Amino acid sequence: MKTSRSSKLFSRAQRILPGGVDSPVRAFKSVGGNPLFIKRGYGATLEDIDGNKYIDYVMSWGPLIHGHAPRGLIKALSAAARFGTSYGAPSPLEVELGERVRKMMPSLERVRFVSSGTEATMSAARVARAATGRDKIVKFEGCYHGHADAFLVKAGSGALTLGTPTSPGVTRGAAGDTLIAGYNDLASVEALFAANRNAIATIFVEPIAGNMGLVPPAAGFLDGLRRLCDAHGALLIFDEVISGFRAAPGGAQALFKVRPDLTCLGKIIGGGLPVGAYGGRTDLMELVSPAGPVYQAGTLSGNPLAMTAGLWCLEHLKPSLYRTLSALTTRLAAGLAEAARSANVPLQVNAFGSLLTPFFTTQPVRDFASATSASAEQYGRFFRGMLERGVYPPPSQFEAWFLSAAHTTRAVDKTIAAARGAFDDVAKGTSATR
Ligand code: KE4
Repeated sequence: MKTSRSSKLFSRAQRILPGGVDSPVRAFKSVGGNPLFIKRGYGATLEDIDGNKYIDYVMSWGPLIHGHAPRGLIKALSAAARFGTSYGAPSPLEVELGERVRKMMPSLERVRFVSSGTEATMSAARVARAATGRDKIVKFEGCYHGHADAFLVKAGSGALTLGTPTSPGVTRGAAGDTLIAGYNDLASVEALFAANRNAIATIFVEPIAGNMGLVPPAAGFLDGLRRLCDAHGALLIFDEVISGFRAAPGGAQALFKVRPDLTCLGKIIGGGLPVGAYGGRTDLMELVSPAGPVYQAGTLSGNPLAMTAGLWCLEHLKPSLYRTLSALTTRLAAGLAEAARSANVPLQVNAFGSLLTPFFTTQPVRDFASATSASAEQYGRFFRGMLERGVYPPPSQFEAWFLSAAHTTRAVDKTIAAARGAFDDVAKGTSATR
């Protein structure tokens, strides 16, 4: 596979962008080799600047549930751009998108748009602290809520991938109020409440964890968090940046019937344009400036192009899409498991809705410890073997694979066929040289 143009551009990129990328996980550091520079995306396909084509399972890390560049979305954006790209003033679009979000996720009685998931989670944490008058927040080891200081403590995603779960530059003051519990371990949460009486403002949780690889919630886990928050006067915040509109039209909160006090959204809500949002109970959100004293602002918040993309994206989430995506994901998960068995490679495949992660480990993956028992080195070999065979999985063992409406049975079966070869590479302890 020729990748000389990408390699050349990567050398040049490293002379202007730290690590040659604008987000760490893209640099292929944990899987080996140099990142591919992308020329275009269409449907479920990525094409790199050397002309190689891949079936894409990153899908921009989640926003592209309708696939790359759906015709209708491009049409809507082209029309919207003629009216301007940003006003710095309110527009009907943000009201319409806010009302649509509330219709799909009724717990968001009020919503504020921002430009990233990080902005959404950092703002929601501020609201929770202001509302409760308490300082401490609980997060779960291996969960990732963006890169605000308070969350870069035992964080997942790129921080875990690159071995910096707790980042330098985060001061004791910033991280000192962040308490860490175990995902799917209610006892660890109870212990934190017992040790920090009346001091915990909120529990932050990915209701379906996607940033240590995919780890679904154990039965009763989310209900248990709701119960503990109610018993101790803390707020429950669902970080649905990944699961929002993906797990179901109403997100994980609709699926598991647990109502959070605040919800953070991103990815799908912007359809591939920069949008984040946080929202929830009216009494909490009315604390947000200018309605209340909790300050939060953003130059491009509610941007008309981003709102247009979000509206198009949510309007096209038909119930039948979720059944199709779930069936395709189940097919892929079963195919990967079978291919690994045939190659005698230990593999655990976690799948949920249109998300999955193949973990290179012998033990079932139910939490951070079991997730990190997986071999990043074997995943790297598998990853390189898949690239060689025209499939682009996430460049990290500790991320989720994303399927979309553009993925077909044919694409999934091609992926499984490629995996047979890639698992052989792993079994031989080698991978096709790039
Ligand atoms: P952004 O600031 O990257 O828009 O969102 C942060 C965030 C918050 N909450 C959850 C549950 C998230 O998964 C994310 C971001 N997800 C990662 C991928 N796992 C983004 C990819 C990247 O960092 O390049």
